[in-house]
Amino acid sequence: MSVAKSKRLFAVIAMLVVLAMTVTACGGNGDADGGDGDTADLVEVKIGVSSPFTGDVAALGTGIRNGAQLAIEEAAPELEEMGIKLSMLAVDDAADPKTGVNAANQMVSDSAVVGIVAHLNSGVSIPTSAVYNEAGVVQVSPASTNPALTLQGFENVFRVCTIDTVQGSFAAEYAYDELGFTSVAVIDDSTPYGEGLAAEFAAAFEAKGGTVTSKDKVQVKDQDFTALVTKIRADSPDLIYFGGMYTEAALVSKQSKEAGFEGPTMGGDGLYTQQFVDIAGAANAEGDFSTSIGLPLVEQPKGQEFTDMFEATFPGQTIEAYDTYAYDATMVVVEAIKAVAADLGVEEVTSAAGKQAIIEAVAATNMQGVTGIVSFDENGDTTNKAVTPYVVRDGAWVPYTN
Ligand code: ABU
Repeated sequence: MSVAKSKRLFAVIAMLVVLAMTVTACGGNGDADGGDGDTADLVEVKIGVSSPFTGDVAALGTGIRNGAQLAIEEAAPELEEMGIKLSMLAVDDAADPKTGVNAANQMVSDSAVVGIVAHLNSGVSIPTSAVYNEAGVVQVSPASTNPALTLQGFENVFRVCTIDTVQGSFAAEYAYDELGFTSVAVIDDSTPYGEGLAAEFAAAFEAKGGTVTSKDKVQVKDQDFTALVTKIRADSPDLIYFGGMYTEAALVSKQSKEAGFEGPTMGGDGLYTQQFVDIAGAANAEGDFSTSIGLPLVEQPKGQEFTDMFEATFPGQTIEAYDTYAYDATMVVVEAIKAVAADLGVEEVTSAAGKQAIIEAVAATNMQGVTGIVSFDENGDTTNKAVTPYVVRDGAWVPYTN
């Protein structure tokens, strides 16, 4: 081959190589935009999830994380098709207001976080809501039931669980009218949730004509209630009503029976977990009552679908009281992200304008959730006001029927 011919051949090969590289590069960009697995060009979007993953109420808190995780895993492929890489930023609040505020600041300092599903405890949700409000990020609580949370004038604060004025008055009327109790000793755990629920219960019970024989305060993490339940026993009320969470309530149940008190312990949604029975001991807890938000899981419109999904993802774990509410709360945020991405473009979802648009989209929610229709009133409270009474039978909570 002459020198001239080999130079021409080299030039042709070089052109073909450049052409091939150009085609490959174009193909690569197209695939990423089409969302077929190359995530390099996707917009990173996160949903912050915070509740107690450690400590005395971790059973309920980890359930919230589980529910949120299921929603995010289900929604992620569709969002990827839209050009969004969706993930969860989960931070433990330890059921503690200060830890919760730190968790809130950590989440909102990540500009990819466009919505928050949090917290379990009203005493954490209330102070952290100011952080989310300042950052212009939507908060949807799956479980915080104290009315004050949504009465602060914050347009970014919502919840999918009904409030304690609804639950407390329902419980008092149920205890008096259906269960036939006419006297009650009321205890609360000095938290916004426990105090508010117990006060609502006591007022509604007295309004029915019932007698409140005593009102006492305890503290979260107290363990010895012997003196208190001995004093209560001397008053012979029909019932002890405990405003607070399951660990302290279970110890009250246990120690009251050990002190010879024959009436049951009753409380709100903070008691509705198998942990209550396990800590009290099945024999002590037998016949105790609680109320919880919403319908029993088997009666929730998509309860079976959720159960199948949960068991496939978390084999051996128990579905707790707020798991379906956390799932729905997360889906509320997901739907808002989708709406804003469609309206403003995916690049705008994490901007301040995008986060504001997400707040507005959440306010306009009207969605069929696992728990029922999800929509919000002018305060950001759910319009679903269902509450269910439960009793411990044979060592497990079951819906109460006469
Ligand atoms: N609603 C029970 C969870 C505890 C709380 O609201 O503080």
